[in-house]
Amino acid sequence: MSTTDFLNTDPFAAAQAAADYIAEETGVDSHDVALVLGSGWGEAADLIGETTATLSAAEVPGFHAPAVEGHVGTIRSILTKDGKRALVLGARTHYYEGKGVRAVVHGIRAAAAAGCKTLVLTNGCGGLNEAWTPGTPVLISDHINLTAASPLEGATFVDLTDLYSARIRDLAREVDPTLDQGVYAQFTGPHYETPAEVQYAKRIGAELVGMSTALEAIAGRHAGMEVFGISLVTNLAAGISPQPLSHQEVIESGQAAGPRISRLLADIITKL
Ligand code: 8IG
Repeated sequence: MSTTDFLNTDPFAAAQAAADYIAEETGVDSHDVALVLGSGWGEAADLIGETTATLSAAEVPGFHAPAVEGHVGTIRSILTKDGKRALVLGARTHYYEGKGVRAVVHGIRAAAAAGCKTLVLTNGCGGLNEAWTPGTPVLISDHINLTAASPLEGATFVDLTDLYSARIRDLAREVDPTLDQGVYAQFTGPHYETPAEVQYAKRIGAELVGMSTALEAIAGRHAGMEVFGISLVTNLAAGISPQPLSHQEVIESGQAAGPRISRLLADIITKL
């Protein structure tokens, strides 16, 4: 049976198989914190600590290689200065890839099965607040899941109150008191929003729009992890600024902000 069939049969067994593989190949029995590094956040891994093992995502059971330029397809085990074991997932599977929600959250479930008690989700996204110029990091305070999908199946009723840990957001603001926070709306993508959709998102209470994170956060909470989310606003959402959106702009503002947000994230991890 291929690992993809396995994922289709029993996603939690597939996650356990991935965790077993990760433990075997990294030589680390149990990891403490999982990080998903989205657009703009890739450099952060280097500041978190010493990389002790790098796996290609494609070799780990149930994982897929990333579909997007600017996303890295590796899974790294990192030893932090204070002795924590971080599992860095550089290979996010997006909902828009059409591989199904199980594939989207497989890395999250694998990280939980690998022992991670904390889940750090990062992304690049569009911002609705004009004060957030491209390159501004923003804490995720809550989300609105506009995908009409869930990683949970059957009568699995999970409370999402305080999904995004207030405790870790407070730690983040100790590192950088200027950090703002906002509600993140996950659209399916891969197209960006129309200006009308951005106005809709604004009216229902969102200030950040993206194509990831919410489904992963739900899976993380279901798996019992403490979830922290931080976005890098790489562009103003459609219609907020007069300029059209470009993937090039997204990559460039991510690169420009890279060193600052990497330091920020590394300092937050130290405080966990
Ligand atoms: I980077 O403006 C990035 N990802 N949905 N909208 C959505 N996703 C994004 C955006 C954006 N920018």
